[in-house]
Formats: sequence, C-alpha cells, structure tokens
Amino acid sequence: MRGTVTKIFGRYYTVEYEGQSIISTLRGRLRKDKRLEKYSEPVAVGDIVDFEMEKDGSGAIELVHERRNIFTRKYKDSDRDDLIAANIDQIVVMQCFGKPRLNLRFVDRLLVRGSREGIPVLLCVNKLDLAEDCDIAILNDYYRGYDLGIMLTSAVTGKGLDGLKKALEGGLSIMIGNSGVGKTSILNRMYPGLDLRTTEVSEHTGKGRHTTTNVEMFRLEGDTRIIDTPGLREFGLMDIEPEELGIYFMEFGKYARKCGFSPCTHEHEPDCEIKKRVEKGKISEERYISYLNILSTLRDYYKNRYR
Ligand SMILES: Nc1nc2c(ncn2[C@@H]2O[C@H](COP(=O)(O)OP(=O)(O)OP(=O)(O)O)[C@@H](O)[C@H]2O)c(=O)[nH]1
Ligand SMILES: [Mg+2]
Ligand SMILES: [Zn+2]
Repeated sequence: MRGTVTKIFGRYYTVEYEGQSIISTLRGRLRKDKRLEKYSEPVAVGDIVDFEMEKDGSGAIELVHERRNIFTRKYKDSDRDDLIAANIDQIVVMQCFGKPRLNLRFVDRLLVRGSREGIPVLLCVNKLDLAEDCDIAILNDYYRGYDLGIMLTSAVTGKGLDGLKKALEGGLSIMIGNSGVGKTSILNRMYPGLDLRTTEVSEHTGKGRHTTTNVEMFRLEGDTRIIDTPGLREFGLMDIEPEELGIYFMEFGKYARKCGFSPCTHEHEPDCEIKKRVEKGKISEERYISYLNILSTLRDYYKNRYR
C-alpha cells in the first residue's frame, strides 16, 4: 500500500492512506539504506512510502519512493543535513509587521535556498493590521527589480487570506518563518476545522515561544496540503559556491553578464555592473548588503573546509 508521511514523532510515523492516519514504524533495513543515510532522519514529512498493514492496525514502512525535491536545514558543525520535508511544490516564507521584527535577511536566505532547489517561494507578510504605510513601502523598495510574489495578510482581520488560499490551492506548500509570526494562526483562520495551538509573542523579548513543535502536514481541501513547521531560524547555504550565489539573486540576473570579470562575485572586482546598478538605485542597497553578508558566510565556510 502506498501513502504519504504526514508527521513524525520519535520512532513513529503517521502515514496518510485513503483518508486514514496509520501510525507506522520503519522496517529495520530501511535505516541502513545508503540513499537515506545522508540525512539525520531516514524519512521526512511529504515522503511517499510503501507500507504493510500489521494485524493490530499499525503500519510498517518498507520503502521510501524517490524524492522530487527536499527541504533541508544545514548545521555548520554536522556533516549531515537535517531533513525537514520532501516533495513540496512551494515554500511560503512568513514574516510579520509588529513583533517579531521583520527579518528580510532570513527571507533572502530562503529565496536562495528555494531557487537552488527549484522550488518557488512566496513571501507572506502577516499582521497587516499592525502595519504602517511606510512599512509596506520599505518592503516593496527592498525587492525592487525582483518579480517576487508578496502577499500581505492578517489573521486578525482576515485580510489577504482569500489570495493566500488561492496561492496554496492544489499543491503541497510548506510554511517557514521564525516563531511568533503567525504561521499557525493563519492556518487556523483559513481553515477553522484545524484548531491548532498558538501563543502570544513575549512582551519582554518580542520573540515567539515556539508553540508549534512538530513538522506536520495537513490536508485542507482536495489536493491542497500544507506543512506547518516550528519556528526555524537558521538555514545554511553551505552547498553553494561563493561564485554561484549571484545567480540566486533574481534582480542581478542578466546584468551580471555585463560585469568586466567572469565569474564576478560583485564584491571587490572592478567594472562590476551590479555595483553600478546599486549606485544608480536600480537595486536596493540593503538587499545588496544582504547579498554580501551571505557571500562572506560562504567564503568563511570554504576557507575552513580546505584548511
Ligand atoms: N495583530 C496580529 N496578531 C497576530 C496575527 N497573526 C497571529 N498573531 C498573533 O501572533 C502570536 C503568534 O502566533 P502563532 O500563530 O502562534 O505563531 P507561529 O508562527 O505559529 O509561531 P511558532 O509555532 O512558535 O513557530 C499569537 O498571539 C497570535 O494571536 C495577525 O495577523 N495580527
Ligand atoms: Mg505555530
Ligand atoms: Zn559584478
């Protein structure tokens, strides 16, 4: 029988099969599968698996089907990626107005991660009820020249939720964003039947409280499915070469071809078209600084690796 993994807790895997949730374990030999050994967990939410039904109604996972793509988190001090989900159609990066503070550097890292994986990324900025006009202007200004889909929503007023619902339709999306931005609140408001737990942001630190603790997939309507995640903070990009990074900054795009050097990292090289565009205001300076910031992380990593 073939099903989809929707949740993992310890050694147990929930497999969705014809509308039922079957609690399953892994056959021992799966743990030794070379293909799966690369990651911290052999199975991820979103995996398509073959399983056998045991007499007591539990399942035994026999095989994990080839993955179309994976969403991982990389730890600097580990040689194994942390596998978060598989076979996803879209990444929804969530941020918010108010608290916790808008973190566009975080969004930029995810945009790079998504482009690299070939998974479309949508930016959703929640708590629109708390936004000032200038906040929205700052956001649009930052991504100027980049045809990025930005949705503005509020789980309190319901604004923007029809649009978001449409964007989620018919595929598997994963919600990523730091704790407290309202990932779960948005899901609850769009699909009241879910009734998931949420908690207010701490007055003291302005941070969320990590209310969602598990990666879990929910089937909404028809083929529309969504994965809620705990507030993840760090995404390594260590598999990307420094020279390659510019490719994933979409508004650099075709202009990089006009740089005097090739490859150009748009940092120290003379006659750099990207730097010219930043000076002319065609590319946001803040966004360019975010690029340099990631670039220097990648360089440090390479230095350490080959030392
Ligand atoms: N004003 C306002 N508050 C919101 C909105 N959406 C969520 N909140 C509040 O923000 C807090 C955090 O919401 P959650 O949905 O728990 O956030 P989360 O992103 O799921 O956080 P984690 O599960 O910890 O990763 C709650 O107190 C919500 O009521 C919104 O649109 N406007
Ligand atoms: Mg949550
Ligand atoms: Zn350049």
